[in-house]
Amino acid sequence: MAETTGAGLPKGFRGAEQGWPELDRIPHPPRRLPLLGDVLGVDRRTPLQDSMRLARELGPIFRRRVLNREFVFLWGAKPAADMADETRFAKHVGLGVANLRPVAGDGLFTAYNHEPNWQLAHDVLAPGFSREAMAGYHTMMLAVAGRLTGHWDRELAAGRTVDVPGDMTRLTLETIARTGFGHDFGSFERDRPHPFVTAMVGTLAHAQRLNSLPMPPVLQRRAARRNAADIAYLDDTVDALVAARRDSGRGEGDLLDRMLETAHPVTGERLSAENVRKQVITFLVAGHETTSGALSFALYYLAEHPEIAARARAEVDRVWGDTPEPGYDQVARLRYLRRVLDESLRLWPTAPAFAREATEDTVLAGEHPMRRGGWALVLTPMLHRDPEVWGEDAERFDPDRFDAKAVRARPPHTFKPFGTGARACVGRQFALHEATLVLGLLLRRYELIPDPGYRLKVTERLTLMPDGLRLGLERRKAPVAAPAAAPGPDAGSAGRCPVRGTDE
Ligand code: MNH
Repeated sequence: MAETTGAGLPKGFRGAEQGWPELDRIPHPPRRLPLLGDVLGVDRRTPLQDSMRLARELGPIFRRRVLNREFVFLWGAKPAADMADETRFAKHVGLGVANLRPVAGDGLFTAYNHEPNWQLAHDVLAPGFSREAMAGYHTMMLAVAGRLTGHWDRELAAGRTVDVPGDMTRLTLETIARTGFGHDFGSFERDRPHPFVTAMVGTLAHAQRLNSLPMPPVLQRRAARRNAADIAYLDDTVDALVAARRDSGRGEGDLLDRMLETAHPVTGERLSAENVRKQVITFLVAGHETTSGALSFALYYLAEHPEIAARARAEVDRVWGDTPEPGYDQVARLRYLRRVLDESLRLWPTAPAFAREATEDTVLAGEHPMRRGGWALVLTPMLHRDPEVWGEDAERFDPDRFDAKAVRARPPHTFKPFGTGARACVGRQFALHEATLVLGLLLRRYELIPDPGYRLKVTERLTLMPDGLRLGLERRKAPVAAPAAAPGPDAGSAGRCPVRGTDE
């Protein structure tokens, strides 16, 4: 495969030995095996949660070796904030991200910083996430949410619990497909996930496995064949979708129209057909998998904390009243619900790590010399639990950590669910708007009843998802009309847009 070196490493892979002259000062797990490295007690299915455990044992910066590769991980607020300095650091396309190159090529997410297609696609596509564009997606998001509540109403009527991650994935896939590409996967009309989702999950899980414990060659070959078939399926799906658009003419000014028609404002250049294919896959995957997880974790916490759900529900009633279809601006005004979402993303940021590399020889946080090209993985779930920033009770779910005063009191660059800098998430407002809207609609319509036997179990496929989460539902009696008096604790500050940065 052209994207990997002979040793199965991503192209351009630089080991920590080259990047960190004083690597010896960085702790590693105590029981390091010759040849294999730090593999004792690790599980191929849970590399992130294994790293979280090691982080707790080894501290704010540590390293791991798997076979011939050594990586530096960090999560302390100080080194992580230093790595946010865009004058000395940049996104590093390595490990999991580089393993996705066969799937997403030089699409926005997987492009190397130096590839001209990154800037081109960024400049052409970023306006697709402007406020005006977002307001245009709102009605489509509402329509897709209506399919979810229709499905949940039927499940409720049949006396069944609902499959939260499955249904959130249906919802977010339909939302990005509809708003981005005018496409309908019919997810809610299927009992099983759409084959596009199955293929996508396959490629994500494969990319994750390539980083962890080695597999016997027979299994490796089988996995590579499977992965090639998954990629071919994704390509075919996308090619059909693009061909249909070329035949039918313009859509409604969606992302696909931009990809096909918009020339760069300065250079006049356009995206090539091959690059469009990679962008469509990128947006279909990046645009739904992480949002689905974020919604699922938020629903988990809302069901576990009825007092928090009640407070959020009261806000929805107050801000939305009994309007059947809340408007675009009414979503941004759900300030407490946004905090619930932020707090869920704090504990389980669903894209749980990002990599940064030094763009010059430098010293990290005044302590660790790095050579240009040296890099580290920032472990976001641990950064979001650093007791020096979040307190000794960092494991506790508490949305009030995101009230405006608390946010202002925290140092910058301590909350990074969407990454950082020029290569941070372009779909952030999209995800936050969609998730807040849907949580508001669900809280307004249902009481969420947890299964008392459920213990949170997190599955990993580069992204995170609560495994096997099912919730019981009850229809709320009557929608509460907006009370005229007695504004709740958040009413005074309503109106200021909360869908803005909370940390930068
Ligand atoms: Mn998203 C980049 C997290 C929703 C499209 N996204 C990133 C990064 C993180 C991230 C972290 C940076 C990765 C890195 O530094 O290597 N994204 C999320 C989360 C959610 C999310 C937690 C939902 C919650 N992302 C979305 C949505 C879309 C999207 C929705 C599209 C509609 N994300 C992207 C793209 C990039 C990205 C595209 C790459 C941007 C770039 O490098 O220019």
